[in-house]
Amino acid sequence: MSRIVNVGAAQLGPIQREHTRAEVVDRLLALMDQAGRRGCDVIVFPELALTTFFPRWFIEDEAELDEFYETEMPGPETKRLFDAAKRLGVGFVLGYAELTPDRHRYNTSLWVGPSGEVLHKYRKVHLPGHAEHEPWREFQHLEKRYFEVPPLDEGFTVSRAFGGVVGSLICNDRRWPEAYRSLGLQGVELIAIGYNTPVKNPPAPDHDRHSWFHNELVMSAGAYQNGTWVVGVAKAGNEEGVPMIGGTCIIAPSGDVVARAATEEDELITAACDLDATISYKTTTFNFAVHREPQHYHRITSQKGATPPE
Ligand code: CDT
Repeated sequence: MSRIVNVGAAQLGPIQREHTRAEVVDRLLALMDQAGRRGCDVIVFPELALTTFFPRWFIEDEAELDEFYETEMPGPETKRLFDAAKRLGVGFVLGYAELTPDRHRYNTSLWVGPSGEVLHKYRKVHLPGHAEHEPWREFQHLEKRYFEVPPLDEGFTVSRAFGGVVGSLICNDRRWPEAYRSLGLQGVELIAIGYNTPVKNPPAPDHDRHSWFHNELVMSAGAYQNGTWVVGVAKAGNEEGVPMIGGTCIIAPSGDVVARAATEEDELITAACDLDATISYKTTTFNFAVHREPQHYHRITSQKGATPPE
């Protein structure tokens, strides 16, 4: 048996602050056209794919900050992506900054089907970095200031789409096994993960040389331990003087990377993802119903920080 979903992972090179939404959407459309020519069913774009990664700046002027957010989806520029989905028969997963009518701010990922219909929406749970200006840093990482953790009734959800069970994680989420497992417990078969990861982590410079290794490590582990495909998509290259890792890749339920980007530019990689390749993992080693022991996992939800013994 096979259930093939042809997936495109559309890495983006840097987006500078001066680039307009229209220019960025043109780039996304060029990648969608390529995806159509290469027979993709769905194309995955990175986190915050419509703008530069603005949490690197401390922005005090609310009107200036609002410029980076979408107040409607589709909006005047992004409507072209929905139209392209219909024209090409290619769905897409888009990361963007969302500003709701009551002025809540989220880091959001949207799945859109080949008829231009919204299939699934996820708002980032694990917001990294800090909430206050930290001038000692070479660059800021103010996601805790510019985004909210979603309401409790949202969180990690999945939807039926493309003949399977799909879900999203966003960037820092990919470092947390609880995030994958929450989707795994809902039978997820394909997880889209967009990311913006600076090469340098100012609080821990000794981690910097591991940036690429850690990226693949966490996504391969998440794929294998939950018997799911994972599509990891970077915004890469030198954005406003801050180098960002690339490393866009498509990972099978075995944990093997089956396609990997070669550049730090706009680049489409593809793979025929057989959703039935998840079955042998979900029914043997990671047959949760048989092998999990949740009565021993209470600390996972009852406790936040580590408490070593005296
Ligand atoms: N965008 C995002 O979540 N980036 C983080 C940077 C971590 S350091 C604050 C990441 O986990 O890749």
